[in-house]
Amino acid sequence: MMRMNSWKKEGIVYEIYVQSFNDSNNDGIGDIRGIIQKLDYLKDLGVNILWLTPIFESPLVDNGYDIADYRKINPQYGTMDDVDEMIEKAHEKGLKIVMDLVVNHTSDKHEWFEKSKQSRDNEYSDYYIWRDPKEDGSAPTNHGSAFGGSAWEYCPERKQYYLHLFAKEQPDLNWDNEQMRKAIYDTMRFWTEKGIDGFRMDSISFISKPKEFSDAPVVENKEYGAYYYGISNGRNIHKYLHEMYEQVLSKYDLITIGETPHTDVEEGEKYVDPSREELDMVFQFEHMHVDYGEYGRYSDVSFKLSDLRHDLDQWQKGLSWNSNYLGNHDQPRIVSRFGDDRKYREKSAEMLAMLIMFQRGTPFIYQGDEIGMTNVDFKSINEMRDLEAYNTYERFMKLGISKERALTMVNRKTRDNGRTPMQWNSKQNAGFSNAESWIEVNPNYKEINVEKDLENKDSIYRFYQKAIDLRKSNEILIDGAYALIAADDSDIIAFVRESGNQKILVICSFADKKIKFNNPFKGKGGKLLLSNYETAKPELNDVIYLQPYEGRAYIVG
Ligand code: ISL
Ligand code: CA
Repeated sequence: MMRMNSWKKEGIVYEIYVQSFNDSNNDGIGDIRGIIQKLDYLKDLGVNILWLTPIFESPLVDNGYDIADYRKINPQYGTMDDVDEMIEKAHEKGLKIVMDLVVNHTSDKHEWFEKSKQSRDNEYSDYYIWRDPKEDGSAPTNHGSAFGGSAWEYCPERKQYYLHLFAKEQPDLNWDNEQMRKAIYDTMRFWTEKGIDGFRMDSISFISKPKEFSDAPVVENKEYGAYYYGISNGRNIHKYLHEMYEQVLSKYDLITIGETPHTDVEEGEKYVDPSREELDMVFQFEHMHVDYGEYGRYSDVSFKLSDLRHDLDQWQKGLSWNSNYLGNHDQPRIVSRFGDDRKYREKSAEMLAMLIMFQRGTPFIYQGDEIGMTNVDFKSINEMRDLEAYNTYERFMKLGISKERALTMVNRKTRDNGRTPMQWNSKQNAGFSNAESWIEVNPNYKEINVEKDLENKDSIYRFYQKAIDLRKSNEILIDGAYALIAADDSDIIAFVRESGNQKILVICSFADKKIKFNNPFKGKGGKLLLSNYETAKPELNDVIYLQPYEGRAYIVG
């Protein structure tokens, strides 16, 4: 039975989107030395685990999630020596390093694929998923890819189609091939031997495929050309992850986080149940779907608080251990999506910090959220960089949607919202780089930047520091049980953390006005632990009045 070490339970993860974090050599692209320069900044914030998005050799069709060589560093980010130095310096400061493991697919420029496509009978032929065309020459099934279009691409050399759940330049690996699996495990050992402390496993719920592919049911859904849902959590998923645990993970002291799209709570628990010896935690997606609509993700829809609360609660209750995140490099900015990025930007960003930090599980902070960075108002599709944005816009054009409306919808959800450069100061390019950055800096950088937040003791950054500090030092918050309260309230998410006979009450208001809340622990009294308003009284009364977007935590009794 695997046991979660205390460093994992006390871990606070900070996600670094490398190309947008800090540019040390002024070519407009963030890099490894840029991270080294900011290690003290991260340590001061209080986080203790850094997750880096992929920095490996890649043609960058999908910003590095298309890897051409797992053991080489893309020169635009630096060298292997830089990486070694980063690991060493991070460790000196007590910071752990987690790498992105992208093994559902490789780049089509990976040596394995280049060999695989040459013939049906070489050593690598079976490393990917190849199928014959239908009799009329068309694709084997109607499955669609996540970025649009068919999930099958024809390869003239083999006269066969290969499967790609993402872009056609990202062919899916065949996990049923034992030799391929061994090669992946070797790669993992290579990185753990270098001293990294864990893996964030990209799209891991997709690695095991059905034995026979058959057409997916055609459902009324404008999000995709057809369905690819059927392909998650295939028949051998848990077998392979347990094998990975036995062969690699169990031999080192690692933290593992699996990204699991299209996975429900019951299935999710299989990944993280310690007795099954698979992973430490997963990124679930249910709460990322609260504002999906007619056009799927890219719909002009706002979330309902009751949905968000319900989804979070299901996972809090259902999983042995959670990952608590509201945003990442694939999502819009959390303050724009779940808070109010205008009038109450600071207050709502702080309240969301409390929600992330005080639920049960490992908190994940996405770079820039600690200063309340916001979505971008892209003026045209050409200002965006993400292939998913382009493909979606194109699909909307085909559906006859007006340019204006299509832009509004893509704007609202594009992954580029979270990918603009980190705003360090009010100087040129927000202090990210002296050169023009690969994607434009959010024009609000003079208002929203790290330097400003560091100077102000009431800033979002300072609030994150306090919340992180509490989360790391308080046993109830680290390991206490969780229970939702006030499940029907129209404006708040509130819950209790409990350990022994000690309780912490957490209340997060999503209202843009003052509201009243009845303390469920009437008469018991209590003491304020944290609030994002100075007006919060130190004692716990029977009736609580919350300011707009106020977050509060009390020790009860
Ligand atoms: O389509 C989705 C669910 O509706 C997405 O959640 C998708 O499956 C998920 O975002 C996978 O993301 C990861 O793999 C992608 C990469 O582009 C993302 O950046 C990465 O986080 C392909 O490697
Ligand atoms: Ca650079």
